Amino acid sequence: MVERKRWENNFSEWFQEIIANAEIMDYRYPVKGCGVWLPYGFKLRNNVINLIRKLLDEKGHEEILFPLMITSRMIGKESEHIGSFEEQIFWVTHAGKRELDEKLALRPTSETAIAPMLKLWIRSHADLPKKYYQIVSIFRYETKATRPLIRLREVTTFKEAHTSHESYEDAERQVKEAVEIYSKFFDELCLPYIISKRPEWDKFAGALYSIAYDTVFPDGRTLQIGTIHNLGQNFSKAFEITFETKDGSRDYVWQTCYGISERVIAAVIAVHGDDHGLVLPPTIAPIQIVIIPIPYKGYEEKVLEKCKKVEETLRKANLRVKLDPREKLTPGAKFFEWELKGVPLRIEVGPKDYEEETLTFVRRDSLERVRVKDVEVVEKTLELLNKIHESLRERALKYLWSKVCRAESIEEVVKLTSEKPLIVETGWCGKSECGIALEEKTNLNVLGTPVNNEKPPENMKCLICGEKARFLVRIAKSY
Ligand code: 5CA
Ligand code: ZN
Repeated sequence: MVERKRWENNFSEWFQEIIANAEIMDYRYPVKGCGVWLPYGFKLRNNVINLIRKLLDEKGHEEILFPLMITSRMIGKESEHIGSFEEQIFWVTHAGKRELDEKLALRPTSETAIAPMLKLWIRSHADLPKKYYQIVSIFRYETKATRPLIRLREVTTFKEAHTSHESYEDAERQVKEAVEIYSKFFDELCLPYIISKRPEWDKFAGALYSIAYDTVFPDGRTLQIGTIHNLGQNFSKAFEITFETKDGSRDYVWQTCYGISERVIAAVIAVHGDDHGLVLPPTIAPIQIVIIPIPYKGYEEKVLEKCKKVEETLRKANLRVKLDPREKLTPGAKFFEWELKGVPLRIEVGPKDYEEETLTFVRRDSLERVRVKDVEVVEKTLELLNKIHESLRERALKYLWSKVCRAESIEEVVKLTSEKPLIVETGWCGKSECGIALEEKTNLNVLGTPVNNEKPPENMKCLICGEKARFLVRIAKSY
């Protein structure tokens, strides 16, 4: 196994360094909270986008593209929503020297951009459900510390889905479908998660309730990597999005929305990495296999020819393969570079491999070496990529659950989280005032209650008021 000392003990530094050195994002761009996707990062981003796109398309979502700007009238219509975003909106106020008659907002998200168009598009129950999504940049003037991929002011990879339905029940069904889609998506990325219903004071502005996916980072802090909101009829009432029901009357549509961002990529990097750098799941790795010739006097050409053949065979099997023939670099320097970039599998071809009709495989996750017969190359590659996928998932799941514990008093919570934060499950009566007091006394954040409604043990009490706990509540230090 590869060491994870720096990864675990100096995570913040490790993260900044890895995304720069592995050429994911250059965060030195002179506008705060904005970073540049580098070619390798861009390919990784494309693979992640293609994965979520496929999952949404399979379930009947349609991709659309809305303009970036929203009029101030539109964005102000739902008062709870605008209230919460007010301090975060970037405004366009001028065109050259002229002041605009109506200032324009750069979207912080798109409910209020989409709503007036839905009003035009939706006529009757026959038009429902409508399931749209777009993948765009959004802008939020974040005041908490900005971080590459994690907390940006321009979020360039915002996938937002917006759905409309004829009943509360159908919107609820959609929430369940969204949970299914996101769970599958995170499983494909080998990302472990816990799903919580956010408390009232932390739900999305304008929603009936919000469900969130959180994962845990090596520093013990949690990151929200996706959210699903049931919007009820709040936006449809504010924007008068109505439809003719089956019995000929009119009603407001019921809506949901759900979103993810490049935080997902931050999580892939953070969760799977080690002291050598990135470890990418084969599902999204820009390069799944790198082939490196090991030069030896008299064998240079034979070895290179063989490498080319292996490359061709794997490419024909639809694998993302790259041959690295650079003569100016030693094999060692190449190993270092491709390990840093997280390529799941390396194939080395040396003189012995040439003579014995074999290949030497090295797994990125464990650095284990396996010798494989030439004729079995495709079969073994697929088998090893699968094994890497499975062990990444398993290791990450174990890690997450090693960070979850239970406590029955404030002192116990404080003690458990004094060195490094953990996700603590404890008892809660359900009152917001107790939840907020819990956050203050523990210096942690309430993630919410388990979405499967798991109940606290019979004798558990609310840590603040001492009443019988009606809910199990999760608290953690979140980003
Ligand atoms: N309209 C809804 C659903 S699309 C919405 O905006 N929800 S959200 O505010 O919760 O954002 C969706 C997801 O985007 C969050 O769960 C989080 O993972 C990600 N996200 C939010 N703000 C940022 C940010 N500043 N930088 C990176 N990712 C972010
Ligand atoms: Zn209480």
